[in-house]
Amino acid sequence: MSERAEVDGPRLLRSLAAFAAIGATPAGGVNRQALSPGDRLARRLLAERALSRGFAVFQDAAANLFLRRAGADDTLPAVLIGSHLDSQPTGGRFDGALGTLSAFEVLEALEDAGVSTVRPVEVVAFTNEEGSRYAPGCMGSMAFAGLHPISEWQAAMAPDGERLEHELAATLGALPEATMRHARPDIFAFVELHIEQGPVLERENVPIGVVTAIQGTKWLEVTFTGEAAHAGTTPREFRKDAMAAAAHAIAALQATVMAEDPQARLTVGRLSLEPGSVNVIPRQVTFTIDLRHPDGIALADLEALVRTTCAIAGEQWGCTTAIRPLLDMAPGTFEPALISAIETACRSRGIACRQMTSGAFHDALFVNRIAPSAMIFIPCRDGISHNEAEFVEDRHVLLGAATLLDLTLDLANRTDALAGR
Ligand code: HGY
Ligand code: MN
Ligand code: MN
Repeated sequence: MSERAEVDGPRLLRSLAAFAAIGATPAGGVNRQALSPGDRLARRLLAERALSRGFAVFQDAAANLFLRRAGADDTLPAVLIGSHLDSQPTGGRFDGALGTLSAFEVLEALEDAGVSTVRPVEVVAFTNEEGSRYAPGCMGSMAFAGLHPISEWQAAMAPDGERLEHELAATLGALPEATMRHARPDIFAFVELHIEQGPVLERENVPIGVVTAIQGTKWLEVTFTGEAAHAGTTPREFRKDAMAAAAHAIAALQATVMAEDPQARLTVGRLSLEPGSVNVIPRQVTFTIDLRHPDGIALADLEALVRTTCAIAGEQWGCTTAIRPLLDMAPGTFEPALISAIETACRSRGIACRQMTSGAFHDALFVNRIAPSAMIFIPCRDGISHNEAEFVEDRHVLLGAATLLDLTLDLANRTDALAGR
């Protein structure tokens, strides 16, 4: 006779600590970048735990990792829960890991309680959500959604010189116990638990965020090419100074974009120049621009502004300007039926929640293209993320996981289609 399934809090917290040790940085964060040895170690640990509980383990051509607990009617489309295990180079211990490990805890709680669900339930760890080592982000979930074959990015080179094709093969090969999946399984619904990565929930003292939409994102790589010349002998009118062009463009954009539109986000996160000698005028500068906006048209206008501003700066400093798109994510809205199901799950436990949009992109944005999807947020301290100081309170972890468990049980026992689909 099955009993009521409940999250084993201490076990989940131990799990988070165990995974935080993989790629742990001295400052208390993690460096477990996509398709790196650390990423492979984390996948192995998760797969071994799944196998020891009798769950089936699969991976697909993009190395997305799936852990499956069969349903009473195993032919039905599965409920998919999870997130990602890869991190930023100086990432936090909870970005991605919280959702993936809480999803695994849901499977374990169901197993411990001997609860049978009508539908199968699968946990997923999507490949390369962050996009820091290999752009774009959400590579695994975009491939899963059939938007881009993973082979499209095989020639991508990491800053450490590793080609994606080789790191992907190494990652797939590192988990021979996983059954290769050549076709996407039917998905009934996808739910991702994640830290908010912003200040709203903490500021309002609300433990659960019900995510209704995700804003759009564009990444651009800008390269100014001028001419190396002597720093001491070259007057202004003879300079083709790539760094001066970059400084001019970045200063102009930083002075206007967010000041004129508080919803806009512009970040220059990476910059490199050559030759990089103190007394040589830089020949070439390459930098990235991360643009975000909740409105797709406004986001396109921002891109046009970036292109115009860079062209003017290049012209003014005698440089050529090249702009390469690295990522283009349209804004997305989540499934209303799932949003209300999350709110019902919170109400049934008396957990306060509030609807909100996400400033960060997530794998759910792409799974949402092929199956009803939604997200659950928990607060993070000072809204800090993509920073080794990222921190969440245990009580919020447990409330998030309990909400995910209840929602998974609700969805996995539904035989009717989700309204609106
Ligand atoms: O950049 C993002 O929005 C995500 O956190 N990787
Ligand atoms: Mn994330
Ligand atoms: Mn992230």
